Parts: sequence; structure tokens; C-alpha cells
Amino acid sequence: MAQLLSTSDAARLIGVGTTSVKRWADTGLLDCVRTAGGHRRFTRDALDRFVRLQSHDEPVVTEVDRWLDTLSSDMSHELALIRARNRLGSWRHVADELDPVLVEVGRRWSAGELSIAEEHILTERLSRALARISESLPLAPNAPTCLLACIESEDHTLGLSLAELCLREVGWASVWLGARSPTEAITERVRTDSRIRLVGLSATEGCNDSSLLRQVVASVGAVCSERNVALILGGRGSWPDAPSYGTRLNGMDGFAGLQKQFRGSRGRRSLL
Ligand code: B12
Repeated sequence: MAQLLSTSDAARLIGVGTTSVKRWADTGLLDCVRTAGGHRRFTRDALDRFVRLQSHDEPVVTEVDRWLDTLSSDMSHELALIRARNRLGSWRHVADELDPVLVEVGRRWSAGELSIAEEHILTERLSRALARISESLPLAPNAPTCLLACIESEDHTLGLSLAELCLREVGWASVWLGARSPTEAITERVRTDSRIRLVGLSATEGCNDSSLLRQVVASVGAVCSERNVALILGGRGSWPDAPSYGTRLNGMDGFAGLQKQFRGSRGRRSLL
């Protein structure tokens, strides 16, 4: 069996401090095993591989490659996501990490490097795992409810699934309308379901019919404003730059700021 080296031995061999070795091991850049007591141990091979990668003798494996490998394998995708959540500290950060992964899937599909079946399998795996995790997160009995919908021409639900998980993490229950939701179905639901305090709409980059998006914002915005319900416009679609009602959110990084903004004021804005 290969000899296992301690963190300080590994640090001395690579010529860095133990903190760096621990960080690389914890972020998965440097392979390690754990003793029964939880201490990191390294093989000589793993250290050699790591040094070779850092000196660019071999292409560096990025997080995008790792996610693509994970989603292409039969391992538990739920577990991989939960590990990422633990590594990054919040679902918002996981969503940010997954964003370039989805862009790369799209690039490979349009370049013919991924078949349609491979692309569907990969993204469905992600979608199902996200839904299972969302549903398993506990909620307070009086949790505020958000309505989540893709606009009527939109089949891309993954952004909405990521948003659901981020909202769930900060205590929101959700009503999922999902793909291709007719605008009238959204407005009708906001009018009749008094639990709904927030509407999250999604339109991805292929959605460049700006007149449709303006119409959606006008109709949904009017009902939300009337019922004092917050409205978030998510995704890279051609949303109006300054909607008269609703907050545009491109990417999840605006989420934390938005939470603060909503917490800091009164009325409907104190909900997040
Ligand atoms: C997976 C995928 C599919 C899957 C979707 C499965 C699913 N359940 O979602 C399927 C196979 C159905 C599909 C179909 C199509 N797709 Co597609 N697809 C993708 C892919 C790979 C990922 C999509 C995705 O989830 N992107 C990430 C999104 C969610 O990012 P985002 O919009 O910026 O949103 C971010 C935030 O803003 C936030 N967010 C999003 N919504 C919300 C909502 C709220 C409330 C909040 C808070 C935040 C938030 O979350 C995201 C992460 O941070 C993209 C590649 C890419 N670059 O995105 C192509 C892509 C979008 N698809 C594309 C195309 C062409 C199609 C089809 C037309 C293919 C076809 N010929 O049928 C159809 C169109 C279907 C339709 N009418 O919508 C093109 C669009 C090109 C363009 N600019 O027009 C892309 C870019 C691929 C490419 N590189 O060419 N697709």
C-alpha cells in the first residue's frame, strides 16, 4: 500500500504552508484521504500529479470539467450538489458555480461535441437533483410563498430551479408553475392565491422577443403591484432595462443584495 503523508509532510515536499495544502485538499484540487480521526493524508502520486498540474505540464482540471464529469457519471448528483453547498457555504454560490457549467453544456451541444441525448440526460439529472434537494429542505409552518414560472415561450427551467433552492434556503415555500407558463395563468394565480408574496419569472438568453417580455412585465407587474407582491425578473432574456414594476436579477450574485434591500424596508419589501 502507498505510504500516506501528513499535511505538514505534504506541505514540506511541495514547498508551501500547511494552510494552502488544506485549502487545496478541501476544494478538491489535491486528492487526499481522511484518517478515522478526520486528518488529511496524501499519497506521493497525488502530490506529484498536483505539482505537474500547477506547472501546466498537463491541462488544469477546472470546476466546469469536474461538474461535467459528475453529471455524466452515475454517482449521486444530489450528494455532489450537497457537497458543493458545504464547500461554498450557500446555494447562491452553488448556482454561480453551475452557471458556466450550463454555458459550456450549451457550447458543446451547439458545436456538436455533445449529442442531444447526452445534453438532455445531463441537464435532466441536474434538474431532478435540484428539485429533490429543494423539497427536502425544512420550512417553517408560516413560510412566505413565492410563485415560480418561466414565461410562455420558455422551456429552460434550470435557472428557476436554482432560484427555488436559493429562496428555499432563506425560508420561502414555492408554488412551481415551471416551463411555458401562460401570462394569464400567472396573473390568475397571483390574484387568487393569497399566500403568494413574491413572483419569480425566468427568461433565458434565447428569449429575445423584447416586446413579449415587456407585455409579460406589464401584465404580471400590474397584478403584483395591486396585490403588494414582489416581482423578480430572472435570467439573461431581453427583459426591459427599467421595468416599471419588478426587480431585474441577472445571475444569483444580486440575490444577497436583494435580500438586504428587502429586509431593510417596510411592507412587501420586508419579506425576504
Ligand atoms: C439545458 C438547455 C436546454 C434544455 C432545458 C432543460 C431545462 N429543464 O431547463 C432543453 C433541451 C429543453 C433546451 C431547449 C432549447 N434550447 Co437550450 N439550452 C440549455 C442550456 C445548456 C442550459 C440552459 C440554462 O439552464 N442556462 C442557465 C440559465 C438558467 O442562465 P440564465 O438565463 O443566465 O439565468 C441565470 C440567472 O439569471 C438565474 N435565473 C434564471 N432564472 C431566474 C429566475 C429567478 C426568479 C431568479 C431569482 C434567478 C433566475 O439563474 C441562472 C443561474 O445563475 C443553454 C446554454 C446556456 N448558455 O445557457 C442552452 C441554450 C439556452 N439553448 C439554446 C437553444 C437554441 C435551445 C432550443 C431552441 C433548441 C432547439 N432547437 O429546440 C430549445 C428552445 C426551447 C425553448 N423554447 O425554450 C441556446 C439559445 C441560443 C440563443 N441565444 O438563442 C443556448 C444558449 C445553447 C447554445 N449555446 O446555443 N435547452
